[in-house]
Amino acid sequence: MRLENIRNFSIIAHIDHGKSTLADRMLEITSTVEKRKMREQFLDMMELERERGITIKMQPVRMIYHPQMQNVNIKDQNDNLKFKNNLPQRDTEIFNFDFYILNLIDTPGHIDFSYEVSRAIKAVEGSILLVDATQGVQAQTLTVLQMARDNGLVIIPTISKIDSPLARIEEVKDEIVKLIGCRREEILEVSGKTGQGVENLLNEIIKRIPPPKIEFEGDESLRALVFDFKYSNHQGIIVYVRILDGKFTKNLDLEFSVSKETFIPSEVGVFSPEQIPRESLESGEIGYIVTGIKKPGLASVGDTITSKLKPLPALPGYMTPRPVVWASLYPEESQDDFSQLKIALGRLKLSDPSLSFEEETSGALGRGFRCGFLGMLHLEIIVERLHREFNLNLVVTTPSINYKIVYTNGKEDMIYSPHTFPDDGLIAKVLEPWVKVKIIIPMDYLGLLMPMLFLHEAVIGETENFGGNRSVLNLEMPLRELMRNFFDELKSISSGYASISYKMSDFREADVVRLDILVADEVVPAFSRVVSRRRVQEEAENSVEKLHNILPRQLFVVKIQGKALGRILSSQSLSALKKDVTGYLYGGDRTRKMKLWAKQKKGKKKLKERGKVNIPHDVFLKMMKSSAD
Ligand SMILES: Nc1nc2c(ncn2[C@@H]2O[C@H](COP(=O)(O)OP(=O)(O)OP(=O)(O)O)[C@@H](O)[C@H]2O)c(=O)[nH]1
Ligand SMILES: [Mg+2]
Repeated sequence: MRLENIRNFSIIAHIDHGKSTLADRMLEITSTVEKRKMREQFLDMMELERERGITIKMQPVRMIYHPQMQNVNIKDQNDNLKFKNNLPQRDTEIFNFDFYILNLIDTPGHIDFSYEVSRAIKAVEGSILLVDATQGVQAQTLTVLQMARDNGLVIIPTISKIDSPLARIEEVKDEIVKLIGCRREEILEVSGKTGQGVENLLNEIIKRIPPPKIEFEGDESLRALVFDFKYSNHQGIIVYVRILDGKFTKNLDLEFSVSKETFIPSEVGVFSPEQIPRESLESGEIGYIVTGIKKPGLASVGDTITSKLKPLPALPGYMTPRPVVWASLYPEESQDDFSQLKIALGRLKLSDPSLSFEEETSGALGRGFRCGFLGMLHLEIIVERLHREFNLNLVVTTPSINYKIVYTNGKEDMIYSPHTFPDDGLIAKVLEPWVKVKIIIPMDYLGLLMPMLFLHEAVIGETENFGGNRSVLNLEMPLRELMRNFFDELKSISSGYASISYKMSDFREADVVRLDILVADEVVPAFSRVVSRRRVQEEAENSVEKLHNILPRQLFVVKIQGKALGRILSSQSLSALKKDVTGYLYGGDRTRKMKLWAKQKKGKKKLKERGKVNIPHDVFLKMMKSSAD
C-alpha cells in the first residue's frame, strides 16, 4: 500500500454552512455513489437527521479519486464504478494509475454534537474549514477551528455557497484572513449546490494535506485508534478505526489496549459509505472492524486496538466531555421496561459516547436513569431515538444542571436531579457551573443584546470588532441562565444574525431554590426544578399555567400548585371532564340514568381518594420543552 496515495480529512464548520452538501458533490465526482441512488445530504443516514435537516453523527466515507476523472467520459466513469466495487482484490492495481484514496469524515455543526467533531479530527491529517459565503464566520467556526489547530491539522479555508445571490465572497475572505492569518489566495471557493470549485478542492486536498505517517514498521506492528462504534444485532459491536500501523485482517488475535478486552475480528472493511468488506485494512486507512463482541460497555472510544501477543503502546485517547444538562428517564408504564431501557441506553452510548447515565430510584417514579447530555437538542434527540428505535415511552424529568451543595453540617454533595435538591434550611451554600460564551453579532443589534445579557446575569469581558460591522463578545454567565431560553431570545433579538458557542467553566456561588409542582396535592418529582430565588414567584406561576394548559382533564377537579420554601406560590384548578355515562341509554326511564350518575359520582370520589391523576407521557415531554424554552 502506498501511503502517498492516501489523504484523510474532515469537513468542519458552523451549523448549516453546507458540509453535507459539499460531501454530496465529492461522492458524485468520485462516483462513490451511483447517480440514481444519490439524494441530498447523502451522508445524513439517520431518519432523524433527514427529518430535521441536520447532521447528528459523524460519517466516514472512502472515495477513490483520479485527478483527471472529470475529463473521462461517462462510459469510463461507469467503468470506474465497477472498478471501485471490485476493489477488495485489486488494491495494488489502483496505484499503478494516478488514483488517490480520500477518506472523508463529515461532521455535525451543532454545538451539542461537537464531541463527534473532536473524535473525527483525531482520525485525520487535515480539515476543510467551511465558511458560508452568505453568513460569514460564525461562533462555532471559531470553536471547530480551535479544535483542528489543537490537533495540528492542516486547515484548508474554503468558502461555501458561492452560487447564492446573497454571497459576500470578498467580505468573508477578509474575515477568514483575519481569523486564520492565511493568505487570501489560499482560500478556496465552492458551491455544494452547483458543484463549482469542488474538483479543484479535491486537487488542493491532495496537494496540501500530507499523506498519513507510520510510526512502527511491519505488518505485525498493529495499532488502530477507535473513534466510533456501532451496534448491529447481527454482527455485534463494530468499531470505526483509523489504522496507524500494521495490517489488520480477520482472524487476528487483537485486544483493546485500555480495557484489555480481547477478540478475533470476523470481518474488516471500508465505508463506501455502506460497509464493504475487504481482505485487509492497512496503515493510514480508515475503516471498520467487526469484533463479534455483543456486550456494550467493555471498550470505549479513544481506546487503541493492538495485537494481543505483541501489543504496542496505547494512543492518547479522548477526553470525556462534561455533560451540560441532566434529566432522569423513567419507563412510563411497567418496570419491565426498565431492563429494556438499560439495554437501549447501553446501545445508544456505543454510537454516542457523550451520553452518560447512572441508575436512580425515585419513590414515585420507580427505577430509572439519571442521564447527562451535551445540551437540550442532544437530550431531545436521545429521547426521540429511545422512542423510535427501542419503542420506549418515557417519563422525562425537567432538565436541570448540576449543583454543588454545602450543607449546614459541613457535608458536600453534587445534585443532578432537582427533586433531590435539599430544602433551604439545610443548605449553607450552593455552587453552580458557569460557562464561557462567545457571541458573534452585527453591531446594529448590540443595543438589544445588552439588556438581555443583563437579565441573564452575564458578565461581559472583551469585545472585538470582527469583519465589516460585526462584534465578537466574550462573556461569562451561569449555565442555568444559558439554559433559560437564551438561545431563542438571542435568535429573536438579532433576527437570526447572531451565533453563539460556549464551553463549561468553573463553579460559583448561586442563590437558587427548589420549586415543586403539585398535582392533586401530590408532588410530581418529574416537574421539580431549581430556579433563581428572585424569580421563583414568576416561575411558579408560569409552570402552573403551562401545566394547566397541557394536562388533560380528569373525571374530577384537579388542583395544580407551585410550591417553594414551604409555601404555595401559585394555584389553579383544572375543571373535571364531564363524561357522558348515559349516552347509550335511549329515552326510557329516568331512574336508570340517575342510577348511572350516582355510580359515576361514586367512581369519581374513589378516584379522587386515590388522588391518582393520569399524566400521559407527552405531558412530561411538553413540560420539558416548555420549561427549557
Ligand atoms: N445556495 C446554496 N445552498 C446550499 C449550498 N450548500 C448547502 N446549501 C443549503 O444549506 C443548507 C444546509 O446544508 P447542509 O449541507 O445540510 O449543511 P451542514 O453544514 O451539513 O449542516 P449541519 O450538518 O447540520 O451542521 C441546506 O438547505 C442546503 O440546501 C450551496 O452551495 N449553495
Ligand atoms: Mg451536515
